[in-house]
Amino acid sequence: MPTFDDIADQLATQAIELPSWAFGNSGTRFKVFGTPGTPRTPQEKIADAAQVNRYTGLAPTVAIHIPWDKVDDYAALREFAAEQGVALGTVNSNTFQDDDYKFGALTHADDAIRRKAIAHHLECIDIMDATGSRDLKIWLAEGSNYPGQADMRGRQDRLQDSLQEIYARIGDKQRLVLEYKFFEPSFYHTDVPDWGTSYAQVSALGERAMVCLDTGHHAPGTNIEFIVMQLLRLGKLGSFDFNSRFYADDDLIVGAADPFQLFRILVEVIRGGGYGPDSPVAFMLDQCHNVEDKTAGQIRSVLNVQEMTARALLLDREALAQAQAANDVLAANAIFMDAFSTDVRPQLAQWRESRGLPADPMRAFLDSGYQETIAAERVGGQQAGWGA
Ligand code: LRH
Ligand code: MN
Ligand code: MN
Repeated sequence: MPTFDDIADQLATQAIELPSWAFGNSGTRFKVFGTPGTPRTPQEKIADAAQVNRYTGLAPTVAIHIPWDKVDDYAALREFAAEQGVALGTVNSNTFQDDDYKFGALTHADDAIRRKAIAHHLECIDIMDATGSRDLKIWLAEGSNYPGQADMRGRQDRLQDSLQEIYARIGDKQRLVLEYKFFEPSFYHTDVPDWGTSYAQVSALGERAMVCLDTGHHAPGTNIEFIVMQLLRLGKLGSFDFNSRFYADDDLIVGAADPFQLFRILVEVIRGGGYGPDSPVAFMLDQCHNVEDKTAGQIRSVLNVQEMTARALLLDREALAQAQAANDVLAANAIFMDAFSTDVRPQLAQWRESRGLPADPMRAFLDSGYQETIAAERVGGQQAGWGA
């Protein structure tokens, strides 16, 4: 098995993008609980995200969601982020909170509504030009609730047509990533329900169109690491939205529900060339913190990703390949489980200190008093939340 020293340099290249909306209030359809200190503006969300990077060294970029993070001057927002020590990352479009999109956006049968949805994406690309963002991420809340309600085939054709128009405006150094989700908000059919549909749609666009895999967007029991392997094999895995789930799209802290699944996914990411500075795969979080403190919650998530990445890097791939070639089932499984069962926490703490970071980033953040300060300072005003 490789030693921790063998993997130290690889760990140093890890970068995880935080979602601005993780810092705003969110909840379920039953109740959104307010949390003291919740940001009131995009700038305050970015300032909180910068704290995560400050204590972990793992989160140099922040994804924004339009119109949730709408500002007058995106170049100024970019500068503000840089002053905080982070950069703006992926721009997420939003066609799921407008009455016009009740029956679809990029798939809508009414051309005027479809054009409005396309125009929103072109505006997002203008924003990317100003923020210096590489990726436009598209998730579509489109589908139908009842058999017979919609012409699924026509919608698929219109989706391709809309994406062609958006892709034509994507710059040479920019990318379009299309996220899939098997259900919700529609309950019968969804227009981009699975990786295969996303793959079919983006493959018809071109090289700079890829698939985004949100770990919470599959039917229970789905072998997600198989999808990771396949998309990497096809050269079309563009990004992850990491979060964890017990039931549906729970958006819980990464690695909280099933740490072993996170390990298995990361093993395939590394195996397929999806890890490292030259890899095309963006590691993003997509989370909501309904009951826990948000900045601390994000720190827990990035540390969980780091810990599981270290364990996946420790996998003895040579020994595993030999055991697999010999069809030694038990030995292969034991080698796999040895890496998963390795407690890397003490070595990670030392490694952080050697790089000028706190050995225990969570404790350092909690001791810093930041949470208490924002709770005291940010009273009054409208708290930014999921949709504000
Ligand atoms: C949809 C989704 C998508 C959205 C985000 C807020 O469930 O995963 O990525 O942009 O949640
Ligand atoms: Mn997502
Ligand atoms: Mn989701």
